[in-house]
Amino acid sequence: AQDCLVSNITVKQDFDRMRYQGTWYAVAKKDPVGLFLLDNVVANFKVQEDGTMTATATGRVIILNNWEMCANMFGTFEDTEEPARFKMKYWGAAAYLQTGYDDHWIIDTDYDNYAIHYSCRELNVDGTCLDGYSFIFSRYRDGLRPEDQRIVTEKKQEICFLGKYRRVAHTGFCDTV
Ligand code: DAO
Repeated sequence: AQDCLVSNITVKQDFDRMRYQGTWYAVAKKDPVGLFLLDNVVANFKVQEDGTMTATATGRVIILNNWEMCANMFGTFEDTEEPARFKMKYWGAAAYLQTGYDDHWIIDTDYDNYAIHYSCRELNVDGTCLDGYSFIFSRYRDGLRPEDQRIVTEKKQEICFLGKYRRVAHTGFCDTV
């Protein structure tokens, strides 16, 4: 999709939600307008007995008057005709956290190391993305393996977000235990 049309963006073929389950560390993020999750973002995906994909996520946020906290978020995913394209309904454990209904596309993943997520919230009239966000996920908290970086860079370019990512730090701020 080098024309940057959202409708031309391709996603992971034959996406396997079972293999996608478990913990993913956000290692980079392209923010939407009015960003929410700042860093220490960890998502945990699960397939329920009825086949529905769900997720919990934590991350450092700053709410209201500069109050810093860890947000505990929940998401449920509605299926579409394509296995890697979902609609995500999300909400927070507390009422003052964000709620929403976003596209949630898995652009690519090898299930064991990296995943590239994409969501466009608002289109321009020409069909390119006006407001969107994207997470680069790793199975490892320290980041991507060097061998995965080439493919991730390629995909960032395909979704027209290359150069718009920032690193997502993992400092232990949201570690419970
Ligand atoms: O951080 O600015 C932002 C947008 C992200 C909103 C989505 C947070 C909720 C995610 C629930 C679990 C899915 C990974």
